[in-house]
Amino acid sequence: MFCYQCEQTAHGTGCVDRGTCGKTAEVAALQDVLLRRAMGLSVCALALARAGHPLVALDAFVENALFTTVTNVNFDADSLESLIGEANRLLAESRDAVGRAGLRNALFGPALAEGSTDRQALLVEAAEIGIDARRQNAGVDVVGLQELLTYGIKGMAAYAHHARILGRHSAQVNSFIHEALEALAKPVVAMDQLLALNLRCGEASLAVLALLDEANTGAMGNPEPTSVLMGHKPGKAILVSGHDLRDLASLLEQTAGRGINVYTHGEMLPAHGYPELKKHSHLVGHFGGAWQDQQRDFAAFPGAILMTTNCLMPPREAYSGRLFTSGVVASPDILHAPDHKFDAVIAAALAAPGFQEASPDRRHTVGFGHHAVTSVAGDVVAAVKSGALKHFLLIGGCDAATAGRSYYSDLAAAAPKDWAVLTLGCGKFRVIDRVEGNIGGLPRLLDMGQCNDAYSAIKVAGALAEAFGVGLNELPLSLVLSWYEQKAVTVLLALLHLGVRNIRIGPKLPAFVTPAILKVLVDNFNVMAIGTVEGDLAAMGAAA
Ligand code: SF4
Ligand code: SF3
Repeated sequence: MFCYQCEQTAHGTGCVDRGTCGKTAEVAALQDVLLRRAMGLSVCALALARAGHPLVALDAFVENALFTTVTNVNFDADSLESLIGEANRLLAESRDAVGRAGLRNALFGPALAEGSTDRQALLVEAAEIGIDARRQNAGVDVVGLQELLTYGIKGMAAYAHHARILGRHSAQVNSFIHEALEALAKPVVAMDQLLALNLRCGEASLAVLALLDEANTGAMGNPEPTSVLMGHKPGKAILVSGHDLRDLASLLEQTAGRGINVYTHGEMLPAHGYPELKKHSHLVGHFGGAWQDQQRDFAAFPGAILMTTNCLMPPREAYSGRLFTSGVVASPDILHAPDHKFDAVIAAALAAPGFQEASPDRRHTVGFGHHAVTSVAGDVVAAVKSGALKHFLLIGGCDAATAGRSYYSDLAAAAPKDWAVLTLGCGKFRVIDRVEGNIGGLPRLLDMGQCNDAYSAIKVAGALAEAFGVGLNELPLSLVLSWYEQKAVTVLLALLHLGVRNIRIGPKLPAFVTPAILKVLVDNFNVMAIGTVEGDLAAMGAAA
């Protein structure tokens, strides 16, 4: 195996025997084959679409296949093998449809794969198409750009999946995913073409973020500032982690009146701000920290646990019998709750002891999405004009256990008192409790939501730029991103598409960004690695 798609890749270069995430070489290989099948499906879908016969039935499958290969989503070789079997079936059907349309000549590479499901044959195929083999043929820079695009569309697919289960999809988004996969199916594509595709991926990423924002707010209402209990109450309990608001909504409906309190974990914290979720009085609080704390948090939680999306870690025995997955998440020996039906989760919660006592009443306020912030835009603009609010500092993205992430906590704590700190993603757990006080009637710390809500930050920045009559890069705004998995790549590409410059990224730069790719990012966008807290704050303040 060779995988360098996330920040905790081994030695900062690539996981080769087993993933730092716990992914086995076999699972990594099956994920590579599944991605390859998705490329084949996209080649077929585009051949038909270009001839005026769109095959939209493939869109949802391709989204799910890509989402399945995102870091910390699926560790289960059997479920991957059955997805490959389904892909083989769809590919055969699609090839037939292409043949019937007289377009067989448009097919190439993975679209022509016969598609075995024999495990050994799949492992051999994986070695032939993996990053190692491709780097020998095409070189590290081409493969680096191919992987940048791959991770961009993996994140897009995750966002598109979330929107789709809430009833929204976009032809623009799906057609770009197919186009990118078609380009990735070619053995070598020129560097400049790949660069252009990555920038177009930013445009499509912005579209999918907007789509998901519409889907979330359409189904759940606009988030409202809401004080959340960061602890627990006595009683039976279910903990819900991941990003899937639809699963949480279904679980809340199915647990109504059952004497079970529901808690959020990790990226589910912002759920408390949505009117359609907070209306359930048994959604009582948030338990634990970011995803990398789950082995400690889940072991300490005296109830059932539902993991709706990434980031899943290989489970510990202490809680493996109480842990359930849903959606595209899977791990061997963990029960899966299918089709938003949570009877088994509820039964496990009722069988567990639950909390005996109440925790101290620690609080955190969520719900500062674009609707809440832009509705007080007049106050914000007045605070800036009066000099009470000097700078906006966005500290957001993914958290993880890797070294160097205390930078984000220290940066938040050291930010001047006349700076507002915006945060989103599970990176927020590094800044919660580090930023105190109010400016102009608003808290200095504005929690804008999940990584899935990056569109809120983009909308707020756009509204401020309009109010001040300046471009995004002229705003007193600094972006300091923490990255871990592929959705962060998607958000970065969306920001670059908007022409945002001077973004700081840490705790270290991605392994797939070669010196040649970095030079392009620096020359065009002045993307930079995080430095020291003092140095970065001084530079950001001076640039304001
Ligand atoms: Fe390694 Fe990350 Fe790939 Fe897991 S997802 S195998 S940790 S690079
Ligand atoms: Fe976190 Fe996985 Fe990315 Fe949603 S839960 S931000 S890492």
